[in-house]
Amino acid sequence: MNTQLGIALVLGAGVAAANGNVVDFENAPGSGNPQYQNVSYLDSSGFEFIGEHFHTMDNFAIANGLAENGSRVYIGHEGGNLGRAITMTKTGGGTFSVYSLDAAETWIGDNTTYPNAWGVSVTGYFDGGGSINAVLQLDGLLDGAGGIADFETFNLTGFTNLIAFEFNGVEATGAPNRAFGVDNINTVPAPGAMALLGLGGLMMRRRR
Ligand SMILES: [Ca+2]
Ligand SMILES: [Ca+2]
Ligand SMILES: [Ca+2]
Repeated sequence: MNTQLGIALVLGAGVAAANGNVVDFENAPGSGNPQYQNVSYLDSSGFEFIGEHFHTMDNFAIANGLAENGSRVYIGHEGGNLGRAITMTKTGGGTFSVYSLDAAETWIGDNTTYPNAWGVSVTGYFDGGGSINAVLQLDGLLDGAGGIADFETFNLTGFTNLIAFEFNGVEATGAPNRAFGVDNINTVPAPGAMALLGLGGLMMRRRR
């Protein structure tokens, strides 16, 4: 193992431990952007991902380069006639919530065959039936490693008690299967929200 990779792995493990159950894909098997076609990708965090065509992306030196966020791996697809929606479920079943995620376009520069997403459409399917949808508009900015932040963090509200969470790159018109990447899917409330909940509990106790 080279030193750089060793440091990256240690850093990755530290981030995962600090953030609780954040799906960061850092332990994704394989390399060279392995693709999954109707085959589940099982994440070590206890979630699995399935779709007709997507990748865990870890080689960003393709075409003019791909979006990067300083981590080793994220999930997404190249869009065009290949990319399809990705569905996340809890391995072995069960409910979960999604509080935030990071999302980006894929390609640096124009790619007419596989156009970048205008946004990322996310849909949560509730345990009791029904669903919730949001379209996260991307900033259209990316320059690869360093420089500007290619990925943006989007907070989600109401994506709780889900049995499935689906996401896909879209055009402004809503047309699906545009190139995008997603990382750091946060399935636990942010520390701020937890602190507020804790404070609420403390105040309720004091009132009694
Ligand atoms: Ca990652
Ligand atoms: Ca950048
Ligand atoms: Ca961006």
